[in-house]
Amino acid sequence: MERIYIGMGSNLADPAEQLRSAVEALAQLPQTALVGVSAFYQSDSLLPGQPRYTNAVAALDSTLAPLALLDALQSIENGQGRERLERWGPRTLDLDILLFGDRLIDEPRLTVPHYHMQERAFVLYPMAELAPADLCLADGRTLAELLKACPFVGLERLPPT
Ligand code: ROI
Repeated sequence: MERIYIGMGSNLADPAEQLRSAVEALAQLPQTALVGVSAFYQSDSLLPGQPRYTNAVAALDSTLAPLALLDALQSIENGQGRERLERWGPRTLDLDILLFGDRLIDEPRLTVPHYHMQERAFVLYPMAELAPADLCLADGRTLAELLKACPFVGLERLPPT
């Protein structure tokens, strides 16, 4: 059993509803328990010219293998109408494996810890609602240290609905 953190994002077709559906789908995964879900946060896209994103983080406990989990996440994305038109394009749903226990994974389909998570406020702040502050990321820095280096700028925490 390993603790897994999933980053969720959407900027099309009612993003908050996309995230709620994704949470329901995560709760149905085999060999997996949904342990927690952060609040939802809105922010501008890192790439100009796209709608604003809604992001959240979910924590899972699972005995699935990493690539089996990745397959399941991609089928949830596809089931919610994800179209892979361009690499960084707007999307109905993005599900990223941020951390998978303390594993380091470097495979063509999967890099864990997720690249860039360490500097993205829309990942770190929701994650901090679920994860211990002394959680260590790949380079040995703790979540608390990363948060200190990552100002809460441009993020809007949405009230629960
Ligand atoms: N910007 C925000 N705010 N949230 C995201 O999830 C997100 N995802 C992306 C890019 C286009 C880099 N920008 C983002 O893939």
